[in-house]
Amino acid sequence: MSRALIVIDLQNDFCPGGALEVPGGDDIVPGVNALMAEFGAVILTQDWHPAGHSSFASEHPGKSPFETVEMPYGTQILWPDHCVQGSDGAAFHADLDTRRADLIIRKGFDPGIDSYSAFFENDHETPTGLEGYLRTRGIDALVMVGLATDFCVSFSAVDAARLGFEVELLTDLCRGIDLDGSMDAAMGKMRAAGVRVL
Ligand code: VGL
Ligand code: ZN
Repeated sequence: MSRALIVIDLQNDFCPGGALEVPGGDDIVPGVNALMAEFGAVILTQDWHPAGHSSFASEHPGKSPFETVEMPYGTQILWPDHCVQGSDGAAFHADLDTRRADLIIRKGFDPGIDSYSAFFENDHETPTGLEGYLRTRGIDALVMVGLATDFCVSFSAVDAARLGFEVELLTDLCRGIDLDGSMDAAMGKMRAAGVRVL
């Protein structure tokens, strides 16, 4: 069995002081760096939105961040502008050891659709290509860490489990946003999908 470490969205905008800060987001950086040494494959994801992305509340007159809108692919939570392509906010945390990354997969670049998961956009259909990359490298087990537990990490973990990967989530190396019980809901969905939550 060949394993990969998947580090989700450890970017400035999700760390304290960022546009969509996750409490304690930066605390996990040293632990994530240390964990990289245990893996033959390390993959980073990077939330990467064009300016004016449809998930930004600023694009929806009368709407505020954390309200929702109906999109053709379902209900979308609206976010503060974040992770705009090429901005400092979209950069990885300065202390993250990006040298070890075999692949950096960017997501959320289509202006009309959000992409929480590392595998599919929020229509749950459009692939990012990560599945093919992992399979062609013979990787069948994934360990996931990163931000935010209840959005991009849980969507990625659930999709990976559904695709047949063996998935472990290291909660000590994840931090969440927790909007209206989203943390408990995410834990329930991950466990139901067969993700080992450690
Ligand atoms: C994320 C909301 C919007 C995440 C990304 O990384 O969890 N959450 N974009
Ligand atoms: Zn985003």
